[in-house]
Amino acid sequence: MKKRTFVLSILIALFCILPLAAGGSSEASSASSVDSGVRPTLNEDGSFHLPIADEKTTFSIFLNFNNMPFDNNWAVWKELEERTNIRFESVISQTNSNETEAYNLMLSSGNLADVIGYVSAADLEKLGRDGGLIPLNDLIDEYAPNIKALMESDPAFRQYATSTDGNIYFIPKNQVMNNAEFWFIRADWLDKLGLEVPTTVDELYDVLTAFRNEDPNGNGLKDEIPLFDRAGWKMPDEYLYLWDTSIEFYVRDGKITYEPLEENFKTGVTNLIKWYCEGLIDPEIFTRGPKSRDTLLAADLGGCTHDWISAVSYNGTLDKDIPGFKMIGIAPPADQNGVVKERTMRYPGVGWGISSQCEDPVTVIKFMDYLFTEEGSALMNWGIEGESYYVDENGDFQFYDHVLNSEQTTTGYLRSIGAIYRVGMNQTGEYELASTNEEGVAVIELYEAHPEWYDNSQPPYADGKLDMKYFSEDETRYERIMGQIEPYVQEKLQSWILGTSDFEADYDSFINELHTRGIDEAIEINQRAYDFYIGSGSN
Ligand SMILES: [Ca+2]
Repeated sequence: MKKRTFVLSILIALFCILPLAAGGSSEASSASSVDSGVRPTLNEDGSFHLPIADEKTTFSIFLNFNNMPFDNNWAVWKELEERTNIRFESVISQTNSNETEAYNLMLSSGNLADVIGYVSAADLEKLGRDGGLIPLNDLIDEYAPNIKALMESDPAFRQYATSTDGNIYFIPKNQVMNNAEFWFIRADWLDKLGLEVPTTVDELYDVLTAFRNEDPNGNGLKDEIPLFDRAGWKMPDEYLYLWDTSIEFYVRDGKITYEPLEENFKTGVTNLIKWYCEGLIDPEIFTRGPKSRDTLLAADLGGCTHDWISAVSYNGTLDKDIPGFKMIGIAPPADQNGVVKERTMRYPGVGWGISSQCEDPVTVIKFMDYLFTEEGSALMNWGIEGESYYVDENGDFQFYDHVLNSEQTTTGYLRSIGAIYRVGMNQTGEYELASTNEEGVAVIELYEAHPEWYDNSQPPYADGKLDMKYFSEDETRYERIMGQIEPYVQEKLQSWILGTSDFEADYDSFINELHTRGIDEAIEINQRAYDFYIGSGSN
């Protein structure tokens, strides 16, 4: 351990000195900092050199994604071993599903796996700063041409990979598609009431009011629940987006704002209160829970929601009991200023890094690079040709029926053979298009055809919550401040919507309280983190 730490500090020293010495122009000089005499990743004709190792080479690995510890018996990883001569051996037993416990156990033992992936980017970067993961910047430069090209062409990928000390400690899982959630509405209800698809927030109000008052389910009762959400705990934000506001931080013209302090928040909350009072929003929105969508659609009560693509999957099943049942995706309704925006987006996610105890990081980074080639990417997204997918007469990939109709869903099937795992790769999202229905394809294509609906200058959000990397001196302070602010804002908002306190009367003291609790400092901290984030996207 001591020896490695020593070697590492020499490497770090080299990394620090070289860019200055090289004057930013000579690439050749930085090559010597990693290793010499190693053959390049690509053949002279530009193809990937396979196998990566001449003899079977094994590396230990720590990975556990969605309670699935890494398993080298998965078909995709057997195929990778066949092609590359590289094999990974899990240090987590197949029966262990507690990722956090296994991770902490590994750290405290002092025996790090050669390759490490984990659920939290912050924890991986901390491990990197503590010397447990090596900086990959120079290895990428020298031995990972596919990852390097993606870092250069995709600022979000580079930003997510870069720690606040400037080092890259892990290769992220990249997301090729923008879309995350969509707006969905009952097309059969619109037809029955002779209504058009709403295109603005005011038109949405009119449609929801008609759903409420005109008995689209035809049972003679005023029982419809026009707007619902199965993730009620994040409902305020999802619906506040309709008025271009939220209870989060948001970037406008490069400046971090905290939206409850802004004018749109007043407009949004005032309208939400009105919608709730008029019965347009599920009266049990905060408590109904994750089964809301199943329950309300199956009972023919729910009209409109904001959710993932699976919201269209009821079309093929519920129409047997509810004649004509059809959910369709629609464009996000334009806000009060006429602007169409979709705030939910996909961001790169955590991937995997190389530990300081790995004896051959060059071979590992080459393997990591291979997953970003066309062939590697096909394997990671589609599985095995001839087993899970085939190439049709137009040259398009198609899943076999046993994959599309798999009881564990298409995604579940792919994961069971080791595809779409938590590793550095390009998640293309094509499997979602290939496995959804006609209405699903239509809405994915609609949203992907409008990149202008997505604001790519926003930092990453996970489930609507800001997911930025902080300088270590800021991190604790930030958590302390927001620990005082977040529950307060959520509680106030809920009380205004439910009518247990009065928004107008509370407003001034609410704003004062935010300042007292330190919101201005939290904004400054976020601004520093955001400025670093934006800066790390440029080369
Ligand atoms: Ca009814």
